[in-house]
This record gives sequence, structure tokens and C-alpha cells, in this order.
Amino acid sequence: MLRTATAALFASAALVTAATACETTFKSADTHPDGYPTVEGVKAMGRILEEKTGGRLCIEVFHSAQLGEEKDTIEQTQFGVIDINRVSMGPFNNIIEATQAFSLPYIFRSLDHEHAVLDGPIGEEVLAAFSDHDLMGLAYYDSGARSFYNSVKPITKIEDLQGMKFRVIQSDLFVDMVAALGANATPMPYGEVYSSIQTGVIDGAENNWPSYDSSGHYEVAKYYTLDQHLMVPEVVVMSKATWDKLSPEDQQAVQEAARESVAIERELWAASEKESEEKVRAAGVEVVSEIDKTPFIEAMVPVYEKHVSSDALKDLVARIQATE
Ligand code: GTR
Repeated sequence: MLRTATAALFASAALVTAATACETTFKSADTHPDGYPTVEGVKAMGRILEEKTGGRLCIEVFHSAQLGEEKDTIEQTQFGVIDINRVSMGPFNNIIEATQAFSLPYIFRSLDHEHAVLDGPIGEEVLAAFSDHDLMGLAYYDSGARSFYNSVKPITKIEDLQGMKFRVIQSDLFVDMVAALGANATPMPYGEVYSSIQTGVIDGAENNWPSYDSSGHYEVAKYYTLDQHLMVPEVVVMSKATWDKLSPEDQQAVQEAARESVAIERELWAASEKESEEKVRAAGVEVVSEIDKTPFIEAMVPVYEKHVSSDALKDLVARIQATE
């Protein structure tokens, strides 16, 4: 017992030493709770960064939306109040046009297709687009596929969505996507969704298995339909203000640490998807997994027509579709 206590004491002393060795600790935001794959991904990035810089540069992850909802944390990252942010691509849609390409419904045919695009030149190009908006795009994380869930009834076909009210991320593209399916979209911050479903302000929302689980939304919206309309990647960004203060060597270390953390997040993601699916099914969620996606895909034609309007976006989308 004593030995354990002494070991613990030494361990904590070591932690303090390690912590005080950090010359700079970057503040990083995430809306998800501790343990969620994206939170653990950025923590891994921090460990890699410490290693690369002899403990000079560290990252502290403020999980569970401690620094605010995504839209606000993006602004704070642009201002340099927050150094690093792990966010969905969705909330960037209204400010960075290129991010819309990865936020289009059914743009990715599979996870392999998504990885081929993100890990190749198109992925680089979209990350580079952040630098015109006071941000540096560092890396993409996995986020699976988003599907609709609600508190009213099982959705087995597109007609069932008629007139229903769904929360979406604050992006005009997602508002139009829901409208094209015959439903009504209410853009609102993630943190307000649980109570809005509970009080009937909305009928439901849409998200991947781990978010549906960790947010507790499955407790108030037990019908989940695997229509998988979106595969929106997560992105890790750094404030340009923070980036510009770093030496070229440290910039490289940050960039490499972000890239090297991707494989860790992807592995955690795959495990978490399975775990969350099993957990919510066991909790009594009614899952509709046999659903014809064709009418959903066809309904997206006007959404593409409206949002893929500039030549640059048309070209980007064509190249994504042509990627094997
Ligand atoms: C999750 C995503 C979050 C947040 C959330 C939402 O899948 O990881 O960053 O965007 O969705 O719907 O607001």
C-alpha cells in the first residue's frame, strides 16, 4: 500500500516536472467529452508534440465545450484567444467555401473513398484554404456517417420525414439539405439539442453513433435511421496568430504532430463507433438499417445545384467524385 502511495507520489512529481517544463501550452477546444476519439486524438497530438520539442510545447485540451459552442470557439481561434480547435467541417461552410465540398450529402461513397480524398492533394488543398481565414488547417479526423434520429417515429422512407423538425449544424448547406428531404431544419448549437428534443422544440437531429451516444440524445430520441446522408470530416486547426509566433521548426513539429495523431484518432474512432452502436441498441434504441438510399440521393440534386455554384467548387467536387 505504502509502496503504491510512494509510487503515486513520484508519478505525480514527475508529472509536475513535465508540466513545468512546458514553455508554451496551447489551449485546445473540443465540444466532446473526455475520452471521445477526437479529444483523445488531440491529446495524442500533444504527447507527440512534447516529444518532438523536448517538452517545450504542450497542449491542454478543454473538452466538453468548456470554451464554448463550436461557432464561438471558431471565432475565438480566429482571434487567437484559443490556439487549437478540433471542429467539424460543417460550421466552416458559411465562411470557407471549399469546406462545403466535404460537407455535401453523399459526396463520399465509402470510408475508403473519404480517406483517399482527405489523404491526397484535394485534402491538402482544402486545408490550405483555411489560411485565408486566420486559421491553419492541420489535419482531418474521422467522424463516420451522420444519420437522422428522432423522438416521434421510425423513419423507414423519405416520405416519413415530411414536415418533421430537425436540428442541424449552423450551415446553410445543411438547412437546404433537410428542406430538400421535405423536413424543416433548425440550426442550433450542439449543446442545446438534448433539451430541445426533450421539450419538443425539435423532433430530432442527425449525427454519427458516438455523438448520438455521448450526447445522450439517444435517451430522448430513440428512433435512429441509417440513411447516412453525410460523412463530414473533423478538422484540427490552429489559430494563425499562434502559428505566426512559432519558429519554422516549431511550426513543422506542430504540423507533424497533428498528422501523426490521425492514425491514433482513426483507430479510436473505429472502436468507438462499434461500442456506441452496441450501447444504444442495448439501451432500447430502435434502429432502421434497411433503407433505400436512392430517393435520398436523388433529392440532393437541387442542393448540389444551389451550393456547388462557383467554378472552383464545381471543379473540386468533380475531382472528389473522380477519386478512386
Ligand atoms: C459531431 C462533431 C462535433 C459537432 C457535432 C454537432 O459529430 O464531432 O464537432 O459538430 O457533431 O452536430 O454539432
